[in-house]
Amino acid sequence: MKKFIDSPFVKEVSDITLNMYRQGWDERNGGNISYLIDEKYVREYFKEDKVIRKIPLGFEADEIVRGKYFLVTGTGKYFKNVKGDPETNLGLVKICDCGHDAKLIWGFKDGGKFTSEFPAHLMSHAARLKVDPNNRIVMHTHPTYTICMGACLPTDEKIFTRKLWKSNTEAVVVFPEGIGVLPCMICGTNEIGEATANKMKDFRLVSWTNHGIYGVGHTIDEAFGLIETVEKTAQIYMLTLGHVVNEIPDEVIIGLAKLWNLKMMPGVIEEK
Ligand code: 2HA
Ligand code: ZN
Repeated sequence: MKKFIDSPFVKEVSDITLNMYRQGWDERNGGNISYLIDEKYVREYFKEDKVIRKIPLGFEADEIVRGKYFLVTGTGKYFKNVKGDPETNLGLVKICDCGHDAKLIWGFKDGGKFTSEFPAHLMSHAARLKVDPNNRIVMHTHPTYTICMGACLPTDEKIFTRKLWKSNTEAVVVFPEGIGVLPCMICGTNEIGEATANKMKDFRLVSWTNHGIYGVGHTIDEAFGLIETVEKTAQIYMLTLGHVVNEIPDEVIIGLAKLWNLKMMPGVIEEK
């Protein structure tokens, strides 16, 4: 039997967490990732589920994620340390059929457990799976310029989206549906999880004002690509704030959407 620690799933999460740390986004224990792994892949490493221990979820998981496997970063763990010791910093859990517990199958070797943001992750997975059955990744991180930008704008997703689209021609192409925005809330709670998942019905990106961002995707590349495009754009926005001479004209944004056949978030750019 192949060893899970040698799997492409562990390698991908180890590589991306180190990459994100080096972007300066994941100070200390900042950030968390969860990766839905289909059972057929899990079976390549575990003939059957051998449960190491049960961990209560603290909320009732949606039916759509029950019985599913997630590779997830640990609470209090540092992104920079995952690659050196994945078996301590990551865990593979299976959500119980009852929806109240997670069964630990692999990892969290020091007795640890999943991220404090697991409610937001599982609720976001459930929301995305309902609109996109191929979604596999939920990624949360603290990108500096995105947080700056959120602090400088009203908590309004149309305004946030417009400022991003007007600053970088890539922005409308990469996230034509816009970005969801939550006000500053207490993180680590079921409430912020529910609010995030509610936004995930319409968006693949959700900004947590004064905290960070959530991105989702079919792959790590897709979720990361969404977040890095927002962050790059937010950097452009913040570095040019108060000095802008050439803002992207509305016609160019509309032209890009037409060129790429994209459905833009309504109410952001006025179609003439
Ligand atoms: O896991 O990022 O939101 C640490 C955090 C909390
Ligand atoms: Zn965070």
